[in-house]
Amino acid sequence: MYKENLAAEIRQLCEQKHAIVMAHYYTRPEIQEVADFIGDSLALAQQATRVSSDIIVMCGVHFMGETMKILCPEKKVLVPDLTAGCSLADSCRAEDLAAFKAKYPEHMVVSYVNTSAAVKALTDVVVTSSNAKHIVDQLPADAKIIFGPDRNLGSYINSVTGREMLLWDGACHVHSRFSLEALLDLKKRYPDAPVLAHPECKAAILTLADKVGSTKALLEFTKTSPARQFIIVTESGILFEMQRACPDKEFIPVPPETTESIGCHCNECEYMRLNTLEKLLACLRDESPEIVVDEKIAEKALLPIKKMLEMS
Ligand code: CIZ
Ligand code: SF4
Repeated sequence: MYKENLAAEIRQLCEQKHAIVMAHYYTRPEIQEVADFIGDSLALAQQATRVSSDIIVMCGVHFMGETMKILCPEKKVLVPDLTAGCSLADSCRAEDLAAFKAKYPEHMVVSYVNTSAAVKALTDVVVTSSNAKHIVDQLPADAKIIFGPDRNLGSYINSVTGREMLLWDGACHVHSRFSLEALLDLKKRYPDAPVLAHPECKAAILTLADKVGSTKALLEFTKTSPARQFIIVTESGILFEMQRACPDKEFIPVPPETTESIGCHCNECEYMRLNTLEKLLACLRDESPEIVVDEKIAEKALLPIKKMLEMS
């Protein structure tokens, strides 16, 4: 009842304030349930440009709020918890990327969306896991490219495009800790279940996957596949939407290498879990915390984001 009451208050405040709630697939089920839109970062960013509300609350992590603010500077973009960061975005600081670029002046920079606004401002084109291959395929064949910050996604894109992009050495702590042993064990126990993996996982995991793709692509796969069971290798928040879309199918999450510190067998991103109903309600009521992006950085960061939307 407590959760239902919070959700009802959230919906009421949204109506009063002409606000909408966006949630990423990796957030808690109760957040996805109360949201107006659920999606991956590309779909949410595209949606943000289409809605007429004055306020957007982005339940996800900080870079997603920034992307939204850069695309919709006239809107107030709120986040339930400003400390919801991203280990992958943190693995590439703007000053380090600037120094790296200076060493390779002929290279263009392709950045994964999981980056700060300051890193995007140093980027030629942004990509997400939904469109990375499609966009890299459109770049000139002789282009010299720096790809960052995810080395796993970068090496996967190199393998499917035949490119030799120079890779930044960053990674997501959630996707790089999936247990290979547990995956091999689950494959034996569920021999007919296709393995669905996110490209932020290590190459050893990806070589065992039947489908590699963004959360959206994996979700679509489960809807159209005739299989009844699926082994899922991405943040476990996506299981909620998979189960909601296909209630009669079974989704088996692969655990991380060690489950001691997190106490469960799902692989959860603790940053995404910082989004709670209580904080969402407080954030709507107080209209804070708000995402602020330096105007000069926002102006520069908008160009590679727009380029991504054009090339998607
Ligand atoms: O782009 C996104 O939303 C992320 C971080 C994951 C995915 O593949 O959807
Ligand atoms: Fe960042 Fe990894 Fe969490 Fe996604 S799952 S928000 S990439 S830390």
